[in-house]
Amino acid sequence: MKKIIIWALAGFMITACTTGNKQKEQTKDELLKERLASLQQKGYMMGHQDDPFYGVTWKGTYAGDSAELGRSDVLATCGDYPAVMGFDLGGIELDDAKNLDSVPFVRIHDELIAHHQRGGIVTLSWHPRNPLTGGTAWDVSDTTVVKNILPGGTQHEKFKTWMKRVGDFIGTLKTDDGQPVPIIFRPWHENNGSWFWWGQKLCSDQEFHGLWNMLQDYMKEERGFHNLLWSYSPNLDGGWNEERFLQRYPGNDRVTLIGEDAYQWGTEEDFKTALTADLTFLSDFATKNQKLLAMTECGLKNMTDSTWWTRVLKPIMDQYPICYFLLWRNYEKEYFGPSPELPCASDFKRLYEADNTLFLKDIQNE
Ligand code: BMA
Repeated sequence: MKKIIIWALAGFMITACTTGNKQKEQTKDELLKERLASLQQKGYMMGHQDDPFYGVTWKGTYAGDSAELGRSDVLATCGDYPAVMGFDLGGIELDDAKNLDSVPFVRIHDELIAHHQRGGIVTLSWHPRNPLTGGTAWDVSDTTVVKNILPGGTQHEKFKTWMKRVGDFIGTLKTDDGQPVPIIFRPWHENNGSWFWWGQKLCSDQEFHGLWNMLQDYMKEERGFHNLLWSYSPNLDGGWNEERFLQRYPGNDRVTLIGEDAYQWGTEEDFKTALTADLTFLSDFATKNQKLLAMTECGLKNMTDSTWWTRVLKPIMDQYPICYFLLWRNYEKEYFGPSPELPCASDFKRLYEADNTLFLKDIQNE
């Protein structure tokens, strides 16, 4: 009798486990999380915003000119693509054909999928216009925007349409065989500054949480997207402590990656001090809470110091478990990445040659 009970119990457990496994088939965001964690053991990836659209000395022609397809300043400088490419959705909320930086959404769609299919990793940010004033994301003239788009607010219905348009676009990001592309999604970034309508002085902690949750719940629950890995990316701060950080942190159940946007706008010393302080706090917080860590945007505008990458940025990044750093876009008037004809090109090659920096070829088959 005892034996029968033991066998029955074992059978039950095996069935329970297999059914459990079936139900728990890993989602695209979980697989991406594992991939990022495993790549982080090898080093950190190089990323670039808008990499294949235009460069410091060239403008993308989007009229089907195949010579422009896959063109990249990073590729031209070091012989490989960035491991991570970033794209922005600003403008999709109004059904615009081009984003806020004049890149057609059809092109974003194609290049994002192309980068995923060549083995790279992709990330999306969103600089939506101001839904209350009609201004840009940087219009901070009114401090009731967030309040007004939350449920019960005057702009709530309008904002629901905006979220739907973002969702519709994300829904088209699939490979040829119909698989959704895994994407690091990074909304409401730099929220500890007050230059976007969702910034620190523009809404209360509670309103910010409402904003984050509204978008996330819409994408996850209403649209059923499980290919978005959610990144919470405040700006370089220099003064984080747990109490302050937690005020706007969406919560461990809502965030997979903690990022920081960190540019050197002032002196090198100030930048180094603030970044070191922030990464010390954030890496500790991320480790304790089992989160990934990244520098989701960074750079020195127009590379006014041609050795900045290996002399200033790299020694700091080397000390922390970041999975990637993403240099902002190479727009002719404002660039943050390399280009072969710039003095910083040789420094970028040194960065490329370092053992712990990962470009596309380093991650393609991993
Ligand atoms: C900012 C600047 C702007 C751009 C925006 C969104 O940092 O580069 O020129 O429109 O990002 O890409």
